[in-house]
Amino acid sequence: MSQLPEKVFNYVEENINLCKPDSVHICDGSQMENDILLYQLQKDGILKKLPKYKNCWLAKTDPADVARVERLTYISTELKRDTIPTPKTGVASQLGNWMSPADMEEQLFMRFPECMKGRTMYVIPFSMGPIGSPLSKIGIQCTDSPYVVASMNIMTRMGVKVLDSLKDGDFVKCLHSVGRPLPLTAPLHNNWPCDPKNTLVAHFQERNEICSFGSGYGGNSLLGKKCFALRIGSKLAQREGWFAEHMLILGLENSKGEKKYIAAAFPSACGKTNLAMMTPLLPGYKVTCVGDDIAWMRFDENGQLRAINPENGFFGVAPGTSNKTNPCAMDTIQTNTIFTNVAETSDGGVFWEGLEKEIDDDVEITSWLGEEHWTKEKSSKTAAHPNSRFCTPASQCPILDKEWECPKGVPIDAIIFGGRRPDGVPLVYEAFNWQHGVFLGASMRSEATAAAEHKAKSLMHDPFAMRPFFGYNFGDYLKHWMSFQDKKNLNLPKIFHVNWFRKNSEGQFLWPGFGENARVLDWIFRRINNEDITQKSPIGLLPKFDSLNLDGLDNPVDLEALFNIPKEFWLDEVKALEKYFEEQVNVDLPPQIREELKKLEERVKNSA
Ligand code: OXD
Ligand code: MN
Repeated sequence: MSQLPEKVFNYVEENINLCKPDSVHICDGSQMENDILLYQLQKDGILKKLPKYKNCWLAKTDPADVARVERLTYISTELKRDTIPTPKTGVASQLGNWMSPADMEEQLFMRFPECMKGRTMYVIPFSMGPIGSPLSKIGIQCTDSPYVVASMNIMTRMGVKVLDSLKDGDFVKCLHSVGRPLPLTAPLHNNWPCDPKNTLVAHFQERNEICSFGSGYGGNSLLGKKCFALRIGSKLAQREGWFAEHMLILGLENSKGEKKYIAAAFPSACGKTNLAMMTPLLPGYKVTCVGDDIAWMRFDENGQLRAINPENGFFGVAPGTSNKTNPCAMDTIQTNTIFTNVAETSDGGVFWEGLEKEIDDDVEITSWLGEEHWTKEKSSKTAAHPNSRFCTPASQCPILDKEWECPKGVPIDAIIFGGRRPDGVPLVYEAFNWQHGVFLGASMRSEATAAAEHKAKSLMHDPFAMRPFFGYNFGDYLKHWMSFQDKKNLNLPKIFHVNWFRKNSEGQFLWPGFGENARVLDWIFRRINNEDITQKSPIGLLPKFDSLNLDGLDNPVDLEALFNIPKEFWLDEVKALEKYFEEQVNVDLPPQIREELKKLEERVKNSA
């Protein structure tokens, strides 16, 4: 303790006085520390070893603690308007939850005092981004969950080396408790301590502080991820003139060895991890992975946008991941991985929906809820929870980009926005310019996901895929994006919108997706090189029909159906966007967005 930098010491001491843990452990980040922790977690019945793989573990949570809790996640600022736009009278905001710092303090005071009694408080110094990179930031997380420590050890760079680089600098304060002091007053489910009735995730933007109580799961408890890298991060980015975004970063190399980097924002569960690790089915192309979830991006002194992945691992959704959809992720997770809420197999492995063809016939499945001899036919429930996860080191990814830890970041040449849109939205189109591109980001909609507590399949507005992650007023966020248009000497990347999920009238996907998405990336690559392969449409620049490389596709695709722009659909889309912007962003909507919406409406109205 006494060797901690003074500010860290003071923060830890404050938390000890508040939470009253029995003991304190300062994490050094060593292999031995991790081994002991995993052993302890096994002894406590929280992790189970999976003998089929090397150093892989299974956790099953309390079934009441399985996803991010958006409705219990708050941003605290003195002025409400600094957190969320004032919605139209009578409308509830969908753009975040606000509580005043005074009210939030009161809420925290009802939860944190003595909450770690009988437990150990772990102090995790961690770096978001490569240690020492000018784009990186440091956090100190105090937590009473050893599962969180083991997961943070995968997802971030952590330990003494971080403290060395911190010296007396500033850090983001992160306090986390599962909220179950010992002795317990009620039994646990699956040995998983949590307090769902009192869960609360709070962000104090004015003092870079996060306090999370009651949940041990994912984005609620691995505070480096959504809380720091996006909610606190986006506010830091606004103050300091950069971007903290819910984006993957990939490298794309063509057959001539030419390389571009692309950042892409998709709402949760649109296949971000699959795209970030794609095996291109277009000969000659190679994809390399820099990150699968979050990008921190900043223009350098030459006006080039550069990005780092602030994370050190992948916390990916397991269901749907297979050797067909994402062989690289499957390779990555064979060792040193913590699985949560997946099903287990009688040969000591894991199972989830999507792996049906990849397990031996004689293998028995036990579902995440403990149902033995689970079969799809017999059971009314899925084998794995739809939001079950793998938590795995990025360094094990077979196509990890060699520059992925480059301190100055990789140069970004294009930004992609996308969503899960069954109707009306073409496979790919390009924004006319930066302002129109920002409008495309603002207009993103997608079918809902299991990553949070929403009903699947309903179409939700999810601007920039950041709806659950904005750290400040979305109107101000749009102004921030727009402001780069007026800055001199910036090489603004081109902006695109993609939709892999358009369906025909029989409900079948019109595009094969996965590795074939390389054909869309190839078109984008050529557009970065300014090839003359676009045609104007009311919604943006579409590919000239013969410009999308379809050579060697297994089945023909219906280009007309993939790219048509149904007038009625788009007039409805304009109306839906207008309603959304007016109701949700109201007076905070930058005039440029209103202008782009008007222009879109005019173009659609005047189209054939
Ligand atoms: C995630 C999410 O967990 O976006 O990455 O919900
Ligand atoms: Mn995400």
